[in-house]
Amino acid sequence: MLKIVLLGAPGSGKGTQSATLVEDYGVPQISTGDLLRSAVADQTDLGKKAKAAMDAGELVSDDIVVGMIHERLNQPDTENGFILDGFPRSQAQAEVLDELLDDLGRPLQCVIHLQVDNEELVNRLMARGRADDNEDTIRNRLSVYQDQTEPLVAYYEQRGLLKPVAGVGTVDQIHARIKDALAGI
Ligand code: B4P
Repeated sequence: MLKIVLLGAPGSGKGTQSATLVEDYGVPQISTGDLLRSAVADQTDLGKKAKAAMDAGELVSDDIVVGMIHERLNQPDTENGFILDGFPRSQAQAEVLDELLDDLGRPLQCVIHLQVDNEELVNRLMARGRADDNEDTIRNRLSVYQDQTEPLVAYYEQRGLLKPVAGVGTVDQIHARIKDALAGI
């Protein structure tokens, strides 16, 4: 059983580390970024609504993202847990998540906060080169992160759920640090 959130700035390695944790713990990774990109690629109504916000580096509206998460967490493969990657990203999303998990009787065990400085984040994202990885969008995503998502560090710290992990080094080194942090929960 593993019920965790990976919290961190764009490019901090949430997606990269989730993929390795899925193998260790056998629980699904739930990435709102992946779910949104797949809706955009399939040109669904939801994808069409999300695309402009993603291209601009803004957050997609809470009602779209919350609806997706609600549906995903009600699927049976999450019964033994989940790794939430990129959700929640705002105070409103964090509060909805608390209620949702309360209703399901599956409260969070911990929140891993991947810490990476801005210069490294920009370098990584420029090198990745995804559609939303151009310089203007990256700058906006970092500022949106600071304004809307970073307050969740205090939110989860107050609840005694926060585990800070240095997100710089090789992927394997960071993976080992996360496993150490999870060993204590
Ligand atoms: P996401 O898909 O969540 O993307 P991300 O935050 O940019 O990336 P992540 O932290 O997962 O980095 P990764 O491992 O890939 O979001 C995209 C957009 O979707 C958002 O801007 C927003 O518009 C929307 N969205 C998503 N969730 C939302 C929500 N809840 N509410 C509203 N909107 C939402 O790593 C990045 C790069 O670094 C990769 O190239 C990787 O190879 C490299 N890397 C990883 N670890 C490394 C290491 N240790 N050393 C060097 N490079 C490393």
